[in-house]
Amino acid sequence: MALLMVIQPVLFAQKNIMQDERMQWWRDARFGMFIHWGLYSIPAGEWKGKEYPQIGEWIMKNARIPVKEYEQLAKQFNPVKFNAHDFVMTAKNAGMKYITITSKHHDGFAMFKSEASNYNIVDATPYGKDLIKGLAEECQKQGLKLCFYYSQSRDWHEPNGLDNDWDFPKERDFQKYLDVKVKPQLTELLTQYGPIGMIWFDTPMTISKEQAQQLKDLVRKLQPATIISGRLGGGVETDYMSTGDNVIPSTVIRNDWEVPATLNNTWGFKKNDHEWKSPEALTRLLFDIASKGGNYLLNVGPTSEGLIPQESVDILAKVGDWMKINSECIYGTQASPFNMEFKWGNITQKEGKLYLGIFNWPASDFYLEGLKNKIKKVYLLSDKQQKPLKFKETYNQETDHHRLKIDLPKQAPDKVISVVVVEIEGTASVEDFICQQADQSILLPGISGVAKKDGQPAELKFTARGGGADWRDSDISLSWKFKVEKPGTYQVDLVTTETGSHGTPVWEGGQKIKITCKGQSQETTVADENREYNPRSQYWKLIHTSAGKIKFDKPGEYEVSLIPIEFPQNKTGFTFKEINLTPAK
Ligand code: JFZ
Repeated sequence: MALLMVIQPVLFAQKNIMQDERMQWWRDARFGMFIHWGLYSIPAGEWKGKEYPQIGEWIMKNARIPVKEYEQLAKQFNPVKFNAHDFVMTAKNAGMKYITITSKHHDGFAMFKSEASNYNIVDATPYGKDLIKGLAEECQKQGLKLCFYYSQSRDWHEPNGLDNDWDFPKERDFQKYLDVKVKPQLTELLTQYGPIGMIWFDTPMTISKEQAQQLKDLVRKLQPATIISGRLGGGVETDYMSTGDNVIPSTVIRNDWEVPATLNNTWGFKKNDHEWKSPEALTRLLFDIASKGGNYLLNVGPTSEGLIPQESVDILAKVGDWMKINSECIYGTQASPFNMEFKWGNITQKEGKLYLGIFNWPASDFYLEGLKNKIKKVYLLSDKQQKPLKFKETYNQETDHHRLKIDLPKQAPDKVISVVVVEIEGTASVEDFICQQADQSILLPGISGVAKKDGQPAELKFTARGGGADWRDSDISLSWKFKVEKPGTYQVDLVTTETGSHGTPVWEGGQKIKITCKGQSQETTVADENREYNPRSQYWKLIHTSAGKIKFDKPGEYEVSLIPIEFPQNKTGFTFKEINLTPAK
């Protein structure tokens, strides 16, 4: 026991050092390219003249295409226009530091030379070359990390793989599939292409803990430095957490996590999907995700000819233009010292420096609320001369509140995100209470509220798609303590979110709730007064309901509570996101 007491900390420390070493390049990178490419780029969203609205790489399942038919696509797959240099250059030019390509997706086709299955690009296609080899060499040359997406459970080509219920009977010998295809192919991927940065597993379905551990052990044995992404499954610990597709958390998460995201509404190429996100929106999402401590894995879906769609190249190049000036506020940064988002933007940090990413340039003075550190210097990141900007620090003893006023130039230096560098003394330290902003607004995020049931702490998950609560128990209430500087009457804006699947978002109103504060109480029925696009979760809009007014008669601390009265339907639940308090007009 005594010996264990001594050894354990050492082992733990060793494990941590190993983990930090393994993760360092990935943590510093913050931005990577996802590539979904395979036979599905030939039908490109259509099968036998019928267009399928879902994500393109699922055409075999959505059109329930028999293996015998789908396999024929391999005979047509000949991406002669593929040029590894251009692929890697497109990523590098955007500021991306790693590339994760689908070595095998759910359709079971291997985009690399495999002895384990002749259903691969070298043995089954007229192209006949191992294009992953070319990509590996080019990544080495241009200094990007190469990573592999591998669908470990879902394999619609294999009788013992999962999820093809249109060709194969229910009974599966899944372990046999793991032993004869998955493990041999992971071995090929981790022995044929040099150092591999990461294996991106996906949709684990019913893989067991033992089976998932077998795959983790195999990767650790073959390349100990290779990172294992979040969707291995079986409850086995991996090296970081993957969020749902295109889902950006609404607060800081102080662990390793990554958002896989699309440039339009599909991963695999679809010839009729032109709903491209704007470079501005993508650049803001990159900064927003970094400010919350996450990595951004942004996807391209090459065509069957072997080209990345020009729209994707152009959009990524514009993101790259911003990165060429501002990448210091992305690479090697940590999450904001504040847990919550700001209306004006967000913050990333390095030791002694805060990077304020301002999306909405203020018409007049700019204020940063709640930063306790002494300020050394303030300047624009885009200004190579680092000309000091005037600033004024104030401390309100009565409310114990720190405020930093920065005199910003009238014109925003950048129309996408203008970054202001604030050099501070010491490590960033911020007030841990909600305080009124200079524009007198007060934001009460659901995720920062205190949930109670019968006076006892209760748990409220904010896991609904769109970032709202999964609030079904009307006996749970939510409260916030915060400081008011400017007494007066304030309008209560209650925000809920759509939820449900990407394609068919749903929203349920009609909840009867009351807002209370110091003897004041306002009853409201949640209604859809107006909907707002939420760049942080593209599929699910925000719904606003005006929930009455609250009067704060003097400066000081207040507590507001949101108390359900009745939840009528309860199919999707009360998808509460936040309350905005703004001076009543
Ligand atoms: C999966 C794949 O099915 C899809 O084809 C693509 O590769 C994507 C990156 O990952 O789709 C998912 C997986 C998990 C979630 C959503 C879509 N999820 O957890 O929300």
